[in-house]
Amino acid sequence: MASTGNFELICLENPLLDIQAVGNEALLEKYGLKANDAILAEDKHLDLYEDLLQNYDAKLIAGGAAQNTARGAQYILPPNSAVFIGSVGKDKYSETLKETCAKAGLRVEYRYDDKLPTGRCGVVITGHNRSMCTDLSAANAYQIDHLKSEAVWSLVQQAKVFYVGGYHLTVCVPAILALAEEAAASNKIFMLSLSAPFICQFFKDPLDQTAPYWDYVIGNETEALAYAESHGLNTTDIKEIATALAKLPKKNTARPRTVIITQGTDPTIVAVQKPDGSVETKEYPVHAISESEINDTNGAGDAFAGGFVAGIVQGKNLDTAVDMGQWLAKLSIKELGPSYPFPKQSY
Ligand code: 26A
Repeated sequence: MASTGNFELICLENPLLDIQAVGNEALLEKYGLKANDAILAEDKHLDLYEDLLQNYDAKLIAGGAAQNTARGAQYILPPNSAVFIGSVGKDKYSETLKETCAKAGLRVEYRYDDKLPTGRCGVVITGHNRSMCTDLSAANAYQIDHLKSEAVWSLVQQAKVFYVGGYHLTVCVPAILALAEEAAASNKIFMLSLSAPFICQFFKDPLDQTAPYWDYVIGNETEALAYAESHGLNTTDIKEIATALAKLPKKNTARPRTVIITQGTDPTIVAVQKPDGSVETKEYPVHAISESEINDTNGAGDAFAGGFVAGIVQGKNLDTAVDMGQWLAKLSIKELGPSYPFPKQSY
């Protein structure tokens, strides 16, 4: 029998159902959306979801960035390796999410909200761009009491790696800090994704509160640039930004910090803190993919993080973990939305 995991990996963020369709300029304009963006829905966006379903042949796909990452990591890891935590409603959407995760072998520990519906993310695809507009609903009601409940906290204590989606900084900072503190106190690994430019711009203070705990921080080039701007770094050079992030003060000095910045089809930049305080940067080319193989790039970053974190859970070296991220991102780009191919491929 194949060996099984021991739920080494805990991921925390917003479980969402993606309502994804190919759209057009007129649709983006109607709701005031940018072609490539991720935002929180305001009142003016709330008709988008029905519009996508009624008029654009939208598909319902399991989403939520860190939930995609958790499914991706579990895709690679032995059974029973990953747990995903977040808040949903008591409705058919959360049933769908649960089923999709179960099929992927991902254990979920959802908090069920009595009143609010499961969160939705409208995804409008135009060419290789995707505009995401999220109505968090129940996902926004996550509470630290759930994390600290005996059943969930015992999983936290047993785990070795924590991966928190930065989008959760809009939801429950105390829960993020509880995982961060647990990691620092027990020399476990704490990873955070920057998630979206708006997190770096408008959630700067909570983001900065988590910074001392980052053993790994993952983002893309637009998030790195937003970080640099909101933190007055006075540079648009990705290596310089990654270096600055690597040098930020760190709580657990037993682990060096590693910063990973993906750049679409351009090489991934990695910056690693050295014991003498200097920072080494490296570049890793992505796995080539032909135009005809691209289905859509929604979720590619989540898939990269899933492959990478699987490598870290398995104790692989940095070069291999980055390569595992590039590999899983390529597989996901060939699928519709943030999904992974079945039958399973192995790295
Ligand atoms: C708080 N926000 C805005 C969000 C998200 C989000 N996941 C969590 N919180 N906005 C978009 N997503 C997810 O990003 C994935 C693609 O990277 C979408 O659900 C989509 O699956």
